[in-house]
Amino acid sequence: MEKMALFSVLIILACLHVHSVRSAIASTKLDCVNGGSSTVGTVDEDYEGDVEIITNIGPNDRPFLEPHLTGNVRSLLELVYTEGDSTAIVRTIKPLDYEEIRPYSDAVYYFITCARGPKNHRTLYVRDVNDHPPIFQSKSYSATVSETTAVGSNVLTVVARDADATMDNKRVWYSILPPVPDAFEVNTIHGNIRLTKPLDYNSVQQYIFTVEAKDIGELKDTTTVTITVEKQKQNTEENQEEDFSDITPEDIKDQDGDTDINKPVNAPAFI
Ligand SMILES: [Ca+2]
Ligand SMILES: [Ca+2]
Repeated sequence: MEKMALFSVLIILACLHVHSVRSAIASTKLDCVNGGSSTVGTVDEDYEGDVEIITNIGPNDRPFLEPHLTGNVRSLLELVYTEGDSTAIVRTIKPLDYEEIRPYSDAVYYFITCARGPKNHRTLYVRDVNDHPPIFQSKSYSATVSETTAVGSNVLTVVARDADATMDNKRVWYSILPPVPDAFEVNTIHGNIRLTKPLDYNSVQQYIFTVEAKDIGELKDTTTVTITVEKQKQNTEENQEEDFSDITPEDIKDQDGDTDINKPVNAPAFI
């Protein structure tokens, strides 16, 4: 008895499945007297299978498929028809790619044309699916910045492109993955890397961190950012030689902890 119940459930599920598949297929009538126009329906990108079943085909109608607006329709759809049959099927040649269709429209337009002339116009709408991740234009970015760079400055910009056609699916958000550096932040929308606190060459000479680009569907990519801190440059020694002529070496000793011989010198000693 239990086996019978299970069998019944399977039959019902199979029927529901057939129904759901067939619900995506339109049934249309061919009019080889007046032509006509109809909307087949809407399918998600990547749809693959039958698009419409055409009935009412007369023995001399001999319909064929023609493009209209969607120039590449013959690479997307095909008409399956045997001469003498009263029905035909339009089906996909490959999964429908919204990004391939979008340069023309958000729909596939075509004609089922009768041998004696009248055209039957069809419109098949396709919805964009988020099937492309953001991709950084470079797997790594680098910049060298002076330790005197003003807080708030943009030091570089990372860019990730998302090949989806609609704004919802192509919009990208940027973030810095942990461990997040204490001196930089990324603009969520534009990808600008901005300095958030003064740099100090003596403390950190290089920052390396990872920036992630993510779309609405959590598809993502990462890139490595390297920012090298450049020591502040001193004025030319020639200019200082004359100014410092009457100052003993002890007077120009290091005042700020810099370790390099070219470290900046506090001016008040010779003014
Ligand atoms: Ca996307
Ligand atoms: Ca897409």
